[in-house]
Parts: sequence; structure tokens; C-alpha cells
Amino acid sequence: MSGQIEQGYEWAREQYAALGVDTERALARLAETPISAHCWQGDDVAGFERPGAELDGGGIQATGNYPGKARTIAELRADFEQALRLLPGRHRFNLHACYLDNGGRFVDRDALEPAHFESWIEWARGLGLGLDFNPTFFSHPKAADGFTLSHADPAIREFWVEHGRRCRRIAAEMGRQLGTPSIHNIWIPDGYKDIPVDRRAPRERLTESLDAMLAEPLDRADVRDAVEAKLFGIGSESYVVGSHEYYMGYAISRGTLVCLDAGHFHPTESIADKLTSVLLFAHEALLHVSRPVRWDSDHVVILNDDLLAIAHEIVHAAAPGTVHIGLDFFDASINRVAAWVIGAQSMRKALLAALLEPVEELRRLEREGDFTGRLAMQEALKTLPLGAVWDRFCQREGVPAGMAWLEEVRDYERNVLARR
Ligand code: RNT
Ligand code: ZN
Repeated sequence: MSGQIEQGYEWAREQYAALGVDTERALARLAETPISAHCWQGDDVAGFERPGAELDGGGIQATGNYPGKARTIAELRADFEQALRLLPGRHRFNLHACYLDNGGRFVDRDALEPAHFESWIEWARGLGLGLDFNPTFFSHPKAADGFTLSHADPAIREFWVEHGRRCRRIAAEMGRQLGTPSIHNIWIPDGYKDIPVDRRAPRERLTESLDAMLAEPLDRADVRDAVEAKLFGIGSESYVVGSHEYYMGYAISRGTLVCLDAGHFHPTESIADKLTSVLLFAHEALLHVSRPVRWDSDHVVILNDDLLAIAHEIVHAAAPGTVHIGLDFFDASINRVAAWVIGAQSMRKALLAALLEPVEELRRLEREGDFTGRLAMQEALKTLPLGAVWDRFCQREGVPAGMAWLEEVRDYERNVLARR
């Protein structure tokens, strides 16, 4: 098997070389590109605030009841470590505030301290992972009516502003201790199910809250704030306070990152096309790579045209390091460890496909107006031996090639998940 992979790679290498593409260079860059894996795929966005916690509100839904979901911090860590053993390349881990380690004693959102994430930082350090972070503006009684930072009640607003202030400090502590900036992403569910009369006031309140939450100057080497827009959610079909236009304006005027989630636009819009526009005016962007099926359904990411287009933009249009890649899907209807593996692999395969494009040649055809040649080459590239290069990458990274990873997940399911 390993000899076959090497042989296959040699043949593939020649094919790409004939087009002027250096597969070795592509693989070196692929290995170095970090993908931030989200904690919430492991337990259906439940978190560990209280035993038996569940996703509640926020207009997002994890559907399915596949057995074996992580019920404790230890289980979630073990599950992700299993996924990591199967994944080639560098990773980060993306935590939500409700995944705190409170030692079994409830701590409310406005009282969180870096200490509640110390064990996560230790764990990440041991695995060589950077950490990213998110305040949790859902699954809480003070978010039950669908408003948080833009709430009409100043006391509720202040509660969430305080949560946000503390989360930034926690993220900064993660970044400081791990020596890599933590991307702190702000997403709130605020919006109306039915047609509002006043679309302006909630947005004014949101601006005030965000400004208060982000007022404390923190070192960009430790933490970077991002804001995530959304078109609609379940229960906020008619109006979302933090719309795309709102956050574009906010981010550009305040110097934060723009977070683009693949599921947060009209179904035919692609975030790939938005990236160059955003990056012309905001210095950096965060991606929430997801797969909307008819709505913001957060399906596991697969190697489809949308993903390939996103990867093409990251690799060929953005300056290195200006796009932070985060995964954001949650499927409770299949093995959750497998979901992590499939989604993260797909993202990295898409990056590999982009890295293997003869982009100079494609650009030349485009520049010269040869759209026939451009289309012909784009189509020809689709059947080049990407898989042979991917398998060689996996082999070098010491993880199973092809579908061999699935056997390991099945073993883990038999020995660990099925016993929960
Ligand atoms: C929700 C947003 C948000 C969440 C996570 C859990 O629509 O996509 O990013 O998925 O914060
Ligand atoms: Zn998202």
C-alpha cells in the first residue's frame, strides 16, 4: 500500500509538473495552513455550563441523535484527540464560552475568568494547538427572548456586554500563553420573527454595546476580534440586527475582522466572491466554513464547488495569513468524530486543489481574454490526480490515507462512544 502511494504520487507529480505546478511546494504550504476546528461539533453545541446542558435558542439547531456524544470536558477532549490523530496538517481549536471548566460549580456568563479556561490552555499546549474563542450569546435565560447586546432593557444589555468584555480577556490570555493570537468571534442571535417597525434602534443599541465591549485596548498579538453577520435564523426570519451591511460598516470603522459564514447569506450567494471585497477594506477576515442545504443548516463540509471556490480565493487572492479558516458545522445524525474528520479533511483537500492550480497560466489566459482556454483548463484540472497527492500527504504526515481512517473511527466508536 505504501509503495503504491509513492508510485501514484510520482506519476501525479509529473502530471502537475507538466503544467508548471510544483507539488512539493504545494504540500509544504498545505501542511502549514492552520484550520481551526470547532469544539461544538463534538456535543451538538451543548457545552458544560451545567450537567446535561443542551443547545437552547439562538436560532441554530443540531438535528439527529446519533449515540455517543461527549458529555464531559474529558470526553470532548478525547474525541477531538481521536480526530486529530487522523488529520494531516496543523490545527487550532475553537472554543465557545459555554465550554468552560467550572469544576462542577455553576458560573454565570458575566463572571467568567481566564481561570475557567486554564485547563483548556494546558490541554491545547500539550497538543501544540492554538486556541480561538467565542462569547456565548445563546442557551441562557437572558437570551431567551431572542435579544442580547441589542436588547431594549439596559440591564440585560449590560449583562451581555460584561460577558463580552470577559471573553475578550479570556481570549487574550489564551493567545498570550500559547504565543498565537486567539480569534475572538462575536455572533449574536438578535432579531425578530415578524416584521419590525423600528429597524434602527436595535442597531444603534448594538453599536453602543459593541463599542463598550471592545473598549479595553488589548494586544493584537494576543487577541483579534471578529464580527459575524447573518441573514436570518429560526425565529429571526424577518430581521436580524447584525446583518451583513451592519457588520461590514462596523468592522471597517472599528478595525475588527469580518467573519463570513458560508451559511449566512441567500442560498445562491457564495462567500468566496465576498472575500476580495472584504479584504480590500478590512485587513483580515475569519471564515466560518459550513455547508448550508436550502437554509443555514450547518451540514458537514464536503469537497463541493463552493468549498473549492473558497479555497481558491484563500490561496490565490488573499495575502498570506489574512484569512483565518474556522469550521462551523454540527451534525448530530452521524458519528461526531467522523464529522470532524470529514469536514476538516474536505477543507484541506480544497486547499490542496487550489495550491495545485497552475494559477499563473490561468491568469494569463484571463488577462489575454482567452476565456475558451480558461474554461478548458479549469475543467481539465478537475480530473487531475489530486487524490494521489492527498494520499502522499497523509502518508508523510503519519495519518491513514484514503478511507483507512474510518476503521479507526469505527474502533473508537465500538470501544469508547458506544459505551457512553
Ligand atoms: C450561528 C453562527 C455561529 C454559531 C457558533 C456556534 O448561525 O454560525 O457561528 O454556529 O457560534
Ligand atoms: Zn458561524
